[in-house]
Amino acid sequence: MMKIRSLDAYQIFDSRGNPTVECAVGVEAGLVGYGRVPCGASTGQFEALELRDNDPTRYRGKSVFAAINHITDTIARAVVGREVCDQDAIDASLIELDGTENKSRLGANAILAVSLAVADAGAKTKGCALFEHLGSGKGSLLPLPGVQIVGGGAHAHRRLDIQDFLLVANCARSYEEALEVTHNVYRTAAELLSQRGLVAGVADEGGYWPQFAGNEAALEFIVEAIRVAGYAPGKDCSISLDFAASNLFDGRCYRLDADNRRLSSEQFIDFIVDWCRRYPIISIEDPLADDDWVAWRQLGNKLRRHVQIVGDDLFTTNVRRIQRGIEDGVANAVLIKPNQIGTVSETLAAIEMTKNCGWQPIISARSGETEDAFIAHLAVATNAGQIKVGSFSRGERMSKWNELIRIGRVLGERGRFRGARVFDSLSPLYRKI
Ligand code: 2PG
Ligand code: MG
Repeated sequence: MMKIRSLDAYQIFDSRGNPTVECAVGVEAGLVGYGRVPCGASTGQFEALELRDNDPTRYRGKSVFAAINHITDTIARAVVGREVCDQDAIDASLIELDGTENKSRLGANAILAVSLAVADAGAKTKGCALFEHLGSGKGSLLPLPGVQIVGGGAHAHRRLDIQDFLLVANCARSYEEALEVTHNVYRTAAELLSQRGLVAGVADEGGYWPQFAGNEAALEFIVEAIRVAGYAPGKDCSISLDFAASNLFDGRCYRLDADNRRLSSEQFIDFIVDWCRRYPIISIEDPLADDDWVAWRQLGNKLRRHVQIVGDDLFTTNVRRIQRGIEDGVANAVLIKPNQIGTVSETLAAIEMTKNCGWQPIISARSGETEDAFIAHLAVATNAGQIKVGSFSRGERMSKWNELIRIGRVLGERGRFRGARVFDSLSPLYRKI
């Protein structure tokens, strides 16, 4: 049993260079646990609130000094002296201390920084790896990565409307092999783009940001990159898309500006089903806006037996919203982002609810990340089976991929990899016409 001695908090910077919160929890025996909070760009309207100072004279309004003061003042008073391994009880007090539905009083960024730091400190006091601590020793599954090849949407000044074009290495028999396949396709894609003079930099998560004629051209390009790299599309490698469709919806229509099209919900559903038939798409995330529940139900009825349908902005890692999604049968997978909900315990509860109904949890990074690798541990601790971290470049992304390699070494013989078997219950529409 070890008690929390001190709580420190200060500003650090995320991968976009924006301020964010880091918390350091000191325990007896000189051990320190750290929590670092990431930040989204395509944030869902139902996410817990990220407290920013909005003072135009400091970091153009983006500083987080108020959140930091909440940690060193109100939260420190409630947490110092507590048993560091009492994660659930500490998280419950943080929620109570805040007292609002969306953590808007203290800020979800303040609360999560503390919650993550407590988890890290708990692992250190036990002398075990973070994934062992979080999963009480039951975690042993290395996740299948979804890796961004092309970025668009809010992460790339909307040159393409669709936000993430990701690769899934179906053929991989181990986590390392999944990375090798990803590396081959990602680097092949770079070569093809530079041969054609199409490279225009990388998007926020490290995926290429090319000059394509429209959204479908990006899809065709990834299929080509898979082939040129020596893999069979739909068999060895599949595509996963994050439409981040709340950003496409204007309240009436879905706008695909790169294609010069405006589609009603029904038309957009047909458009997506058509893509799933013609391209090796295994997973679609936020294909519809986060309040377009009727359309979600229609899409669920058409596609949930054929592709993975992932709710991100729709669910915001919130058990109440996930529960509604389960009752309505709108999806079959949930994107899990700790900072959408604000504590480690609530994140674990969201994963548990997802798994209990036979849906797939996908642990996810944010577009604004730090070097922190908590989510790598979370994925293994909970045997989640899938993870999405952005692309295969940039330190804040590679820190997660590399941490999973280290976790694999710690697990040794105990480590497992299900890979694309997480999709076993689906019968893809691709080539079935
Ligand atoms: C998403 C994430 C990661 P953001 O929508 O899934 O790609 O983006 O962090 O900007 O919400
Ligand atoms: Mg998303």
